[in-house]
Amino acid sequence: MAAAAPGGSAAGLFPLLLLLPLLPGRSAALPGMPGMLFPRDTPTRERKELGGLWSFRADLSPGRNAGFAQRWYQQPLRQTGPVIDMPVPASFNDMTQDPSLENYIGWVWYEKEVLLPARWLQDPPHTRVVLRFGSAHYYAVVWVNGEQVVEHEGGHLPFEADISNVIRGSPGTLCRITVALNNTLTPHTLPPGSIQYMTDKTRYPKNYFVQNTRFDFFNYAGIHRPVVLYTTPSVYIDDITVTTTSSEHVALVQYKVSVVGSSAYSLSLSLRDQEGKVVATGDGPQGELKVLNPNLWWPYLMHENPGYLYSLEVKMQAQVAWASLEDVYTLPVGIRTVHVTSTQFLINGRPFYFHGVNKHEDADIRGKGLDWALIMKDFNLLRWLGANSFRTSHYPYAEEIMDLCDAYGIVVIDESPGVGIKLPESLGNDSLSHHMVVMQELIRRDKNRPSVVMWSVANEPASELPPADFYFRKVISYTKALDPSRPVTFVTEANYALDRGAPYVDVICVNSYFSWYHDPGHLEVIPLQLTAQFENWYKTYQKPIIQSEYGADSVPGLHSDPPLMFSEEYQKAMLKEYHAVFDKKRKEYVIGELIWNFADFMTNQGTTRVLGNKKGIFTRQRQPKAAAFVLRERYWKIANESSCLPPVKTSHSFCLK
Ligand code: GCB
Repeated sequence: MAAAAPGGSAAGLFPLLLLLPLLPGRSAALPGMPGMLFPRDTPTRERKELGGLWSFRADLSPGRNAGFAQRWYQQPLRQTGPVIDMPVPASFNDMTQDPSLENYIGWVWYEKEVLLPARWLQDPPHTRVVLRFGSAHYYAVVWVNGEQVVEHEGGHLPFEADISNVIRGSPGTLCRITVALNNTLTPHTLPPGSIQYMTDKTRYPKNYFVQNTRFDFFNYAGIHRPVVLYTTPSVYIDDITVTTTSSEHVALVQYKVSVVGSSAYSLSLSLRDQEGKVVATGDGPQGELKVLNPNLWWPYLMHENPGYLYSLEVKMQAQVAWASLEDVYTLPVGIRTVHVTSTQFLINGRPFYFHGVNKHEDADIRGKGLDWALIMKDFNLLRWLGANSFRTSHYPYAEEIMDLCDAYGIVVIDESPGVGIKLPESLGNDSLSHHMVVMQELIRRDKNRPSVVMWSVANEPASELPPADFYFRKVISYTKALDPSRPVTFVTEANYALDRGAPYVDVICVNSYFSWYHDPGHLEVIPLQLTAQFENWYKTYQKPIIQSEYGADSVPGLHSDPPLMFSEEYQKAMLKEYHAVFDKKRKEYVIGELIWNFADFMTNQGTTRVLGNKKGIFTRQRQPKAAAFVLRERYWKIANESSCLPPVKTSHSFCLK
């Protein structure tokens, strides 16, 4: 236990003992952020996956600063002390039998030695080599061959560094990548947290401290998503932004392309359908492609061919002193529109009802590390359930997951890591400016995704506190300015009459746990309390409402009739009480219901958590509890009622795309 904190810049001094309030390198420079296109193999680009075993060491020195003091990044990590093997991507916490690693706070060090293809180093043609992390939690400093190449704050979004000059300046083709990673949270990080020192010497050992958080999931840390090296030519397509509109027989795909490395280039674009036929072409950095009789992107269960994606191939040609260069990037594009009225959420002009789930990136052993088998199982379960949507509670999910939402037609409310914002000090300017950077990074990453229909800037902040007014006005208007094409919300648990952020959202997203945290055991209060909740919010704001969380813990295999709390029967009964009210109000202005939670997940230890939160309708190992069958029957029924398709069978859902 005990830790060190990020403080001072990586090249500078680190405090011997813990936290400085501010993290290093926090950038307020928003406009002009470079692009963050997902690295893909194209005729002009190559990628090399760096997943597998990395060398690892937790800095156990009293101040957690030995790694910086002794410059562990200047030589192979094994030469400065013992190392263990650590898988990437994965959280490090559950990987060993050592409880001090499970609860470790402070700097950990990762290292990977990679042999580069010799052709990447040839000069000319000047291949640009980029090192990219899908995410690393929470604060990362990265060196290549001992030279610092990037720092990044925030655990759920990608960051990268052009390392061409560093590797060309180093002898040979060996490239040593060193990462220092710190999971310390402060009142101004997203999510916020704080270190509490226990100074009563009669009760705690010397220098004892704990990290407090106000969110309900385990603060897993590590390199959570894939690390890749990829190449581009030295003049390259840096970013592409696409928005779409459509009328009955014509769609317009508006595009903007930015190129870096030269101002003398030409661009040509072609949009292909799924048969490979070119349906529209364009040129130049900005323009509009006209698609006749478009195949629209439809949500799962709303169309027999959901998730239709075109491919936008962008080709850049540039003339440089020694050669002509070409870069090609292909972006999946879905054509769809989103509109919000005072009572409805419209996708392609048709009312959309969110019948879905809230999830977590969470599993045994790997924690929050990306795992293809788990991802596939989850999408198969979602489709088995008849779920058409989820919220990325409570942070952005992996790009690999988002790709599948686009391809399968699963609609996403894309949430920032703004969870646990409970103290006034987390609603000040430091937090706000970081929150804006995070929104920009999130939108930069996900702006082209048809599955993303709404941004959520936060979950259950203290939105009744006075500073919440300014804070949410700013962060929401900033988000809308970055992306005028999507509605914006945050998820509230505040009283409708006291909430200071709700005036700024497009859709009211409200969480409630009647008969669980309030009036525990009293299922009979649900109809009255839930009806009042909806009516009060609607009367106050005349905006459509999503029940963004509701649920009850159940310990799988625990039975009780009449239903008692924590039994599978109670979880089922509670769902049914909620559903009866949803069914009345969805005829009016309730536009969705998202169960809390898709699966059981790990939390901090506490007297209300039994090896984690048990509100899953699936266990952590993805086996259904009784509640899953209740929800499955309901979701398929709603889908069949609202679809213009012939009724879909609830069995063999894997046959559906
Ligand atoms: C909530 C939170 C969620 C928790 C859930 C619970 O309101 O948004 O993060 O896990 O309640 O189970 O307490």
